Amino acid sequence: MRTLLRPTAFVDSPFGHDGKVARLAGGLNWFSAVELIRVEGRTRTSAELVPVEGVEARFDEDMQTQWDGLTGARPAVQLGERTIRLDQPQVMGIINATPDSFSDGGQFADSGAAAEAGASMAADGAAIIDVGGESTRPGAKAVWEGDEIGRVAPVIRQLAASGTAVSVDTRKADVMTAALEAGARMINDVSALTYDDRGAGLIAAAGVPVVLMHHQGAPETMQDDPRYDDVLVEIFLWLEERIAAAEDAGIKRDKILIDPGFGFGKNVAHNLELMNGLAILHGLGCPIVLGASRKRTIGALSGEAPADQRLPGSLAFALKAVEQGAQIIRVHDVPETVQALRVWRGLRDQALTPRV
Ligand code: 7PJ
Repeated sequence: MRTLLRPTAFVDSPFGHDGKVARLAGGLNWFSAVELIRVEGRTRTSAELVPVEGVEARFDEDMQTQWDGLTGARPAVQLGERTIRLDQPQVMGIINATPDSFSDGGQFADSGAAAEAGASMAADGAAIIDVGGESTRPGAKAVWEGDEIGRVAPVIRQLAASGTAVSVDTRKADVMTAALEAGARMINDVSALTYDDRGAGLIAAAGVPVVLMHHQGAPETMQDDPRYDDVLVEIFLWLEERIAAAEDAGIKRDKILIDPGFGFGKNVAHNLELMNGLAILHGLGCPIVLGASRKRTIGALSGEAPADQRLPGSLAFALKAVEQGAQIIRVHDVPETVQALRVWRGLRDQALTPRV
């Protein structure tokens, strides 16, 4: 039996509260209550909502570790020369160098056009450009390494040469190696290093940050009938295991970012529960990356809007994610998301400025 801590009852500011409030992961959000979720194995047995005030008296060592993760500041992450601060939300722009990506498939004529699009995302305020060459959309087939390298390496080389911080979205060790050689400085692995067992060692040796993303099942079949006893609990425990495995392979904990994998083996109800409870994952002590941009749940909630008409829903999910303290938001529509987050940031700064 153990107890997981989910921060909730977010408040505008720490000022003027009777009871104690706590700052979420050194960011812009403050919370006043914690849901104590008791877990046997992978199942929730009970839950209790308690105020932050006095909660520490109930901690065992495991809960104290989670609390330190929930309330501790996240150090900046380093992508080569670039320092990316995590005390405020950041945007990761998506460049799909794939012929079949569902939302912007085949939009680039060549690697030069893809690199140019990435450079303009960076100019528009994206801190990181995530370049992928294998579609992992539901039902997609795996791509041969050589083809994937041929798609991503030229784009990464051009972007990195212009000084942009680049991550590569891949599950394959050979693609990771080629991407790092081309100038990528972060690995984004939707399999969380479960697909190719050579990935962890090379990431450890390269000393670059890695995003470990939760998923259930393989892309070919993951949306057939995803099932969870408890979405939040299962994702928390799964990511905890993947962090431990990455550390065992020599990856430093401060190089690990986590992502709950919105839409990866999750139905609409799962995705909504995940977004509402996302802040539980801060207890793992790693920065959170979240990607809901143009995903199918938005269509499901909006009369089946097609992928190119899901910007408003994507912004709604981006704002929900930053309210829950997610540090990096992975999106297709960079200028629009940057504007929404700047307005959100202005509101937070105003609320956090003490009145004299
Ligand atoms: C994600 C991703 C995500 C991370 C894709 C798509 C499907 N990497 N790669 N998180 N999704 N870290 O962009 O719609 O959610 S591919």
